[in-house]
Amino acid sequence: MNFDKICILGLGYIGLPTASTFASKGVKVLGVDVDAQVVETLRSGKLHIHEPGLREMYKSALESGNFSLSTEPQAADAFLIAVPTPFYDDRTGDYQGRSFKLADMRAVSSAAEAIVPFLRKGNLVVLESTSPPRTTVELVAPILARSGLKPGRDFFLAYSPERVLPGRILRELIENARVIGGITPASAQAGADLYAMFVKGEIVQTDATTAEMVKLMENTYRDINIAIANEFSRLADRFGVDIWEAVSLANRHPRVKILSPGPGVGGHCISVDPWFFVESAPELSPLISTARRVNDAQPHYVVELIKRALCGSDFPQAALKGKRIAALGLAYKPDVDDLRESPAIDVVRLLGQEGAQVKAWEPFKPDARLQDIEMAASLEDALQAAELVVLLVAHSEFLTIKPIELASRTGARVVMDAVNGWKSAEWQDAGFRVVRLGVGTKH
Ligand code: SAJ
Repeated sequence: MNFDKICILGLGYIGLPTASTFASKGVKVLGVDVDAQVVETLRSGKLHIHEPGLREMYKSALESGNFSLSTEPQAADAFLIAVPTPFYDDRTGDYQGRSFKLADMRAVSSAAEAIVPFLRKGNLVVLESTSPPRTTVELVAPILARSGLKPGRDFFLAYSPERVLPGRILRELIENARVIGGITPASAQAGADLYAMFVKGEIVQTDATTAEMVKLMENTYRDINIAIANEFSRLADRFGVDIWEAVSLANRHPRVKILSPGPGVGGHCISVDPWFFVESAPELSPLISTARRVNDAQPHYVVELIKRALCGSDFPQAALKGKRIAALGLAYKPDVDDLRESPAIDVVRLLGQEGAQVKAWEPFKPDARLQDIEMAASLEDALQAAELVVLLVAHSEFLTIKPIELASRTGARVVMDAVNGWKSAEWQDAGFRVVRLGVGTKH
């Protein structure tokens, strides 16, 4: 199948790199976003997101004349839906007294509805957004059928999960293996033809529901493995063991690969996707929901450690009241500007709720406006009056901070390292007391 024009709905972390990549291959691309501000920003040649290499790639796509922008779709050979599928903030499900989060699929429904007037015989529609199992057949296909065309007979319909790692999106988009699940084999083939335009990794065809489940399994697998690492960190703390040393020793076993503990699991993928299984079949997913709860509880554990760092093991009820804390990093993981579902933000908010005066410094988003969070104007500003410095994200620029230099810029003499980013000995030599996540007090 040939594709001269592609319409991509959703110009976020996945849609924009994908659209730019197609345009760079000489295809006419119409990028669509419902947010007029995003379209305006992009039209002026600027980006609303940060991803290494994207600025240059987007600029050349725009200059080539292949990339145009709109808030509404137009007729095309293929339509690609890459809109967010977050969960509801204000609605939850319940199974045997335990609540679980519910996927908000409104953006997918609206995108499919927006395509209906432009859908023609022989078109291909691909859903990329991470979705609960059976979304393609049970939500998207019926909406598209309102066009009068029959999915799978008159047009092709497929689900293809994106699997790229934020921070390495442009490379992984091309190099990773791609799963394409069609509602019919011919739909899978049409999807494979589309992605073959730039994907160098293997392209594997399957059915739509399998492809949806594969995506959720990948991220759930990772979430559960991080949950056990986080639980190990608490056990290590109890038993006076250094978790980082213990993990590296356990990982010398040829069939063991324990991930890293940290302040919790964030981002719009791993902390969200496992709930899609729980929502779809809570009675079949007790392990998955427990792992989610373990990871969601990790910011509370970090706060406990901060109290201990400031006041010792028998900390009083109001241990944090009036304490001045510098929080380094708010992003959900190192070297990205993405703050979605970030556990670092949870830690800062929890500290604030307990009366601490926290100043947060996020070098990738210094002007972020977040409810109940005071942003520092610079690292200097965050440190100035602090009593304790907490490292919440292992951004490269934080890891190269020299303790001896920092000592002269802050009155703080206690540091709490939640990500194993700093070498304790160097900090101790510079006069700091160091508390690390997962390192027992007996150690
Ligand atoms: N994290 C840990 N310990 C670890 C690894 C990660 O605490 O050992 C934390 C991170 O700090 C972060 C969260 O987990 O808060 C998730 O980060 P990540 O780097 O594991 O993954 P994401 O969310 O950036 O991207 C994931 C990837 N999925 C897998 O690796 C299975 C990516 O390939 C997917 O495309 C992406 O989700 C997605 O969009 O679904």
